[in-house]
Parts: sequence; C-alpha cells; structure tokens
Amino acid sequence: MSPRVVLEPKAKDHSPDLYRPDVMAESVLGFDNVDDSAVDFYHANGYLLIRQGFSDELTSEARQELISMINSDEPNCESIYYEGTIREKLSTIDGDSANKENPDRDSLALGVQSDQLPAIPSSERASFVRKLMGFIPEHPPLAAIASYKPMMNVIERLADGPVNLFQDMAMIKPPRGREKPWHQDHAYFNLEIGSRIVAAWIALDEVSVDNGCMFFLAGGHKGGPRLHFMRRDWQLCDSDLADTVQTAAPMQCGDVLLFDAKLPHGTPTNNSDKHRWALQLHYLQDQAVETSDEARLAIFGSEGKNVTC
Ligand SMILES: O=C(O)CCC(=O)C(=O)O
Repeated sequence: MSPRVVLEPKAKDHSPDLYRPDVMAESVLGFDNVDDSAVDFYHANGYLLIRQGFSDELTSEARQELISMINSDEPNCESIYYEGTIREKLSTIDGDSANKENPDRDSLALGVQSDQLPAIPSSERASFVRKLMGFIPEHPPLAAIASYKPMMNVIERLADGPVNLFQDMAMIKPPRGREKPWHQDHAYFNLEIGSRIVAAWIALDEVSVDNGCMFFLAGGHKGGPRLHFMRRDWQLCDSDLADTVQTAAPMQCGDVLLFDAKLPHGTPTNNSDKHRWALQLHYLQDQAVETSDEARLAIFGSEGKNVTC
C-alpha cells in the first residue's frame, strides 16, 4: 500500500492561555472497575479516563511498531502526515507552494499532498512524523490494542450497543510538534448528528501538560455541535475558549481516555524534547447513517450564519 503523504503547512504558534489545566481529569483504575456510576460519569462529563488499561507489553509492542513504520520506506498505512517544519529540510516541494509562509485556506486544510515520502534520509524524516492513519489491518501489534476485548466491552456499554472501529490514527507529537486546536471530532465526520461515536485516546508513553496532553471542556458535549472555522486547522474559534473551565488529562503509558465525539478538546504544542506517543481510535455504533459534506457543514460550518471569529 502506497500511503498518501501530507506535508502540513508551517504551524502558527498558539497563545499559551488557550490551554489551562484548571482541573485535572478524574479516573478509574482498570477496565474491570468501570461500573454503572462510571458509565453515568461518562454521560454527564463526556469522558472516562481509565488508568492502566493496557499492559507495558502491549504498549511497548505498539510503540515499537509505530517506530518501525515511521522509519520505513514502506510504512504500510493509508496516510502519513509530516510537521510543516520538515519543509526547511526539503529544497523544492510542488514548485514553491509548500514554502509559502502564509498558505491560503485550502492549502491550510490539505497541506501539500503526494504519493512519495520526503526525499531525505529515513531517520531524519521520521523525526517529523505527526500522524499515521489507516494501519490496523496491516499491523498486528496495533490491531491487538484496537480490538482489546476489555476496552471494547466498556466502549459498547458507553455507546449502548455494538460498535465498529471506523477510523484509526497514531498521534505522534514530536518535540516542538504542533498544536491540535480545540475542536469536536464529529465536525470531521459525515455522520448523522445523533450518532453515538466514542473516541479512544491511548497513551503509549507518558503524556504530560508539557508534551501535549489532552485538554477538554468536561460536560461540553451536552451543548451539541459548535461552529468550526478554518484557522490554524478546522477548529473552534479561540475566543470561545475564554472563560471556560478546562480539564487536563496527563496520562501514563497504558492509560486510556474515552470520550464523546462532541466533547470540545485540543492539545497544545509539545514543548518538551520527547516524542508524545498516542493512538486515537474512533468507534461508531452499528448501523449509523452517513451524511454528506454539505450536511456536516450546515451544522458545524459558519457560512451564511452571520458570525465572525
Ligand atoms: O492527539 C492529539 O494531539 C489530538 C488528537 C485529536 O484530538 C484529533 O486528531 O482529533
């Protein structure tokens, strides 16, 4: 499988005030301790943080697999995304369009796409990988996590019925790797707005405020869909985050954050010298109904709504 290669635009810095650890996430220890009150907590708060969900053996095999993939000439995945800073290492990309300081809105959304990995040594290239997508069938150590029965049982309780994995991503924030601005995951999916979608964000190493842990607005899923704008990404307006009480979720390797696809969340720049390794998997209720870009944008987009950001 030849991956779609995306060289992202150079990311603009975000204000440090956008991510405030006002409150620390509450948690339960282990999938076995998810009882009815934990399920109620998820529905009320939009998240459930499970400590020590995965063993060191499973997480270390998964992390090693990702390291092999980012260093390989054949990563065997659908897409591979590189941080915009890789552009400084490349002499020409697609004419000169990739080196523009201020990309227009379309290139901001898409980055520069190709079917060739960047033409620099693989060890150097690897240090710029931000995200891999679509790898589960080809990579058993990652499939073992995605289909882990104790986690699936909990997710099916949260979704109130059978679910299917419909998106798999490895979120690798390298040192100084970019922010993922505040957003709701549902704003990226052409799925009926009432669909039950559970995201599983799994730490494959220590994740801290410093290296870009998850921040979210606990209970914010209950407000339903929010308007998104194309700014540093497809995201909430920064000003919507003023005066909010934010929850931070520092995690240890093997911890799992389950959250509702309407929970507003984001992660800041990795300000450390260490990679931040995580998997993000999305599970969708059986028999969900697909919609269209138009239907999604009518709900999450700002066009024609007389709003500014
Ligand atoms: O892992 C991250 O940094 C953010 C992931 C995320 O929220 C997303 O891609 O939807």
